[in-house]
Amino acid sequence: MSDSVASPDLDQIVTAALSAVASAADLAALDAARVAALGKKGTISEAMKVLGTLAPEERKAAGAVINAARDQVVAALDARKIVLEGEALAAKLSAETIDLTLPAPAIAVGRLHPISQTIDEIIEIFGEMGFSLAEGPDIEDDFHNFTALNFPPGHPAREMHDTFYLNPNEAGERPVLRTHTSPVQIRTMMSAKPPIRVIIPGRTFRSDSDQTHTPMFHQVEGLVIDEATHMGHLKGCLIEFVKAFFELDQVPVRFRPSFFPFTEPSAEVDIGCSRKGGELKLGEGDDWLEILGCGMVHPNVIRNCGLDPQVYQGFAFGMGIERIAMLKYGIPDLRTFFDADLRWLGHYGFSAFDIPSLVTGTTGRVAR
Ligand code: 2U9
Repeated sequence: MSDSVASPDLDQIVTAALSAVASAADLAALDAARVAALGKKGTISEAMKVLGTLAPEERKAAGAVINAARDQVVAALDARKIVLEGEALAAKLSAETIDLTLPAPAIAVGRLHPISQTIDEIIEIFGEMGFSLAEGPDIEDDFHNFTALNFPPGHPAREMHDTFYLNPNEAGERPVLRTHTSPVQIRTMMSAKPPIRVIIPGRTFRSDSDQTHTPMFHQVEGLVIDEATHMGHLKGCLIEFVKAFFELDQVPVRFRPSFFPFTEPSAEVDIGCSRKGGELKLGEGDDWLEILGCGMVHPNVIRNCGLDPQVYQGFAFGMGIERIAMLKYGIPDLRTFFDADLRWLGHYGFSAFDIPSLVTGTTGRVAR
């Protein structure tokens, strides 16, 4: 081997390079050590250049020695890089740490609107009975909102003064702000095969505004369709709902004959109450209070959805959410629901921890 790449020299070069690598405190220092050893003018690269000056018979052995030295430095650089990258990542992560154990503010300022809470309670009760949740668009067409539901062409509900219509589309049809959540049941029946068990809470719109009506209000409707469901199932289901919702062990319930285009027979449901001394008490007394409507789905509606009414039947019901929330929570004025008054919400609103449960009570109110 030639003196110009003699081992002592190379040993020194390698030792110096390894020491620079070992003492590099960060990735920038490590890169500087790499350039000093392996860069164009680095100590190892300069040693390699000597190979060109050697006689061919010496070149092979000297080349092997220098390559081994180079490999040693490269391996040290790679190993140190992994360590420094790990340290850099750990430092970054610890700088970004969020202390999730910080206490929540002593006063929970946010409140759930009573409508949201009431919807959650209804979903909890019917969910336990095996109903699933369905949703649909606020803007509907005439077919889903009226025609499929067996509303005849001249029905008063179709009038401009009862219903909000939008400007006609390219086809000349006027979209409508849905006047009930029933179009969602139509969509469900047209897309899913029975058995069907759904509840649909949502916004509805009617051109009506006075002390007991607002142009937008909320409804929840339910639908059961299969081959064997009858009026007895409807009664049992709704009586159980009323008991769970109003948290009453016993409650007098009355099914009063009524009429809707989409159900036959139809009924309105009243619960027993007392109004003695001007105070409304639910579940006892000799007075009645209407809370919802229901009926067996009209065969025409089943047929309009592409199902055979000789095979399929079932029941449906509907109720106004504001109305039952007012009764349950003693809220006296409908219009306050939509005032966005934070003092009202502070009083009638719910904590996010008031999670409705059939075990702990549908109200879900916890100690505050
Ligand atoms: C389909 C078939 C039948 C839904 C029903 C009622 C009775 C009802 C009112 C209560 C107060 C609306 O909010 S309110 O003004 N609703 O009395 N709703 S049966 O019947 C349906 C729905 C969809 C396909």
